[in-house]
Amino acid sequence: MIRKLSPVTATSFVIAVTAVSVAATQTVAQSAQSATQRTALHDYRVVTVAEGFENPWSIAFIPGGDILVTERPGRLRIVRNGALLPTPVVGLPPIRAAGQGGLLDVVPHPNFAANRFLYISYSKPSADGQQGATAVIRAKFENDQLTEVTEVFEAQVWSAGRGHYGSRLAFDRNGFLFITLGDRQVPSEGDLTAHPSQNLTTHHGKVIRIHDDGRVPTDNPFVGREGALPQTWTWGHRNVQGLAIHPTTGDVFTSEHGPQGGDEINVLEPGKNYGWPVVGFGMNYRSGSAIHSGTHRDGMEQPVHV
Ligand SMILES: [Ca+2]
Repeated sequence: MIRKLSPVTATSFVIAVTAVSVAATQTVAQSAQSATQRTALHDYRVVTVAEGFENPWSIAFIPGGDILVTERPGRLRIVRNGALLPTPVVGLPPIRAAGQGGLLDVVPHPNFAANRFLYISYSKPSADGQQGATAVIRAKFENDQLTEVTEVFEAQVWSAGRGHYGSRLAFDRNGFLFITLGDRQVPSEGDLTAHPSQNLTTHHGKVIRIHDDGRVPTDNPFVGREGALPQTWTWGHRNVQGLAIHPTTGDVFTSEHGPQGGDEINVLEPGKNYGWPVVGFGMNYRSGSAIHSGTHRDGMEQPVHV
């Protein structure tokens, strides 16, 4: 099952770990632990590592042992030596924290130990505060502060809506930064193929690939195509909020929040169209009414798992 994002308040986060890694992590030895849980594939225990959070959204483990946690209302927190520091990190830009939006993902640069760069995604407010868009900054994290804040990406998806920001970040093995985006809940009007997720001139429902400084890689699939935004790697997504690079193969795995019954796992290939909202397996919440024209169409990819 893919967990839905919802604006629930959580006061702690827990990390499911195997019995082996619990034994190797001395700082949690004194923490509350559940009994070992047994599943078909793995045994695990649930260990409370730190508590006192509001809407914890993302975790980054950085060299030196600190754990960074974003809180969606707009704070970046530090867990050090097993305790949540009381003071949030200073230096974040203004954040549009409403609905599903706010401070979202945080990942360290692959060479963080040398350059101290963090990459942070968030809901950026428009100048008048009436709209928001997903944006990504790079900032130096030193002395528990952010400095040298530089925007490396701003999605061309400005909307007053408060949902479907995407925002997951990951670096691949070649140092490219992937950014997931959502469709901002823009409805389909008329022909499903006219939906913005099916339109290469916007960033609605796209997965992005850029250099670590925001430049567009020359081998991105839509570089040079008339009207297409060149940061786009894949298109036809609804709200991609899970992202992982396979450590051995380099494959780009995503999880995508579908409508009711339509959550997907995809393995992305450059330039491909993943179908939203033209094809899929979900239906409208509550009413159960149809969304898609069907489940398959030539030129659109099937998920590897629904
Ligand atoms: Ca799909």
